[in-house]
Amino acid sequence: MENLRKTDPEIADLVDKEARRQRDKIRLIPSENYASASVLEVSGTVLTNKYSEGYAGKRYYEGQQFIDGIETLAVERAKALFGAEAANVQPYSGSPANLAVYFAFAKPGDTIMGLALDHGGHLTHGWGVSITGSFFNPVRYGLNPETHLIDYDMVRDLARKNRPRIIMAGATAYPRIIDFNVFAEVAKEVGAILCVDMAHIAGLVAGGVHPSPVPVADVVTTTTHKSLRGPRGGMILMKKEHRKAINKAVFPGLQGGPHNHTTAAIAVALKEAATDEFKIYARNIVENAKHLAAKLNEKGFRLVSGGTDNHLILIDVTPRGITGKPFAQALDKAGIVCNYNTVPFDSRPPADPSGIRIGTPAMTSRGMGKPEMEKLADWMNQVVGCMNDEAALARIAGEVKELCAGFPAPGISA
Ligand code: DSN
Repeated sequence: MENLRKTDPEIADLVDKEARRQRDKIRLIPSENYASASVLEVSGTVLTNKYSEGYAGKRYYEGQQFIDGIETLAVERAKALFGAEAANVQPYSGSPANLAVYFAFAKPGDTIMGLALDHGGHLTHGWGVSITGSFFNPVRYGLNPETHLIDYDMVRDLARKNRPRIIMAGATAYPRIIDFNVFAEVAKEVGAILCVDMAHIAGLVAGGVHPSPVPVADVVTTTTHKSLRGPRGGMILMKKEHRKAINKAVFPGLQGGPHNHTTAAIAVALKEAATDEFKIYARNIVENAKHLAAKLNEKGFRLVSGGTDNHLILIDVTPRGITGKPFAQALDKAGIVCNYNTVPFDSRPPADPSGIRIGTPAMTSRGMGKPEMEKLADWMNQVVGCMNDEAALARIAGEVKELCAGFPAPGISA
């Protein structure tokens, strides 16, 4: 950043500080990761200077000699990696990708169905404060109160009763494997489009450690920056029959020019995700999460659904006599970054809920494994006992930093 340091030292300084923060802390937010140096490099290239509304071979601006090649590579790599019939790599992120699906298949007022936000869904799956909950008629399914697993009977019953135009499957705070086959059967029975939002688990699907929704869903949306470890962006995979409708919904329906620097970075990330090394990373994410869950269980933390099958763990911390927000804040002071989160059937408000949400993608990207998960569980347990003791939290932060120093963060020079 030698130029930036001269022209805008204030911003350069904040970027440097953020890099150090990412380097020195254990990052547990399950939707975050470390993009590789190559992904970061291409994100900062002259591709940001170019407009290219339209699709490869059919643009509304001249000068696409190289942009077309980049977007075509990204599309072909997405199709090959996930076994998809067609792909659109232009959505700016996951929310616009989901909006494009609604725009392609539904009219305002139509019924859509999705997992309730407070049971682990996403805002754009029909939650009230989202445009998707106000322009459409949202029907929400939820979890079984005993098992905290998706209530597939409820999904079927609600679909039969409400005949949704679109069924959304996928989650942002669900620690278990999702049975996409059940969703596909239900969608077929009621004549709905099945859209799976696999943003959180895209890297696990690519690495073969979570069943893929691609063979059974009409469309699959994803972000590209979570477990998939690419740049901040979005993508839609689909059956060929939906390509025209989805492409039209993305552009000109919803967006203008694609972000070509991001498209190129998505292509780079997809190439990385097709390697054996990535498969090992995906496997390790799940192994780390399971090991961490077991250790947290041993320490007396109450895990939603009792554990995890994927990258994510949701913890109800109230049995420890604390609540989610102050615990997340204390953890941050101790160098451990997570987010506070509601737990299913939470009696507390989202701004100060009962739980925290953690995940292992970022730690795994640094090469951390079982011994580090054990240390982490121990530190988290210690923080419960010293939430208001600044000195104790600072001591733990120092130990965390020391551990992190042994595991270089991808994309961040020492
Ligand atoms: N904000 C993302 C997450 O943290 O899960 C979902 O889009």
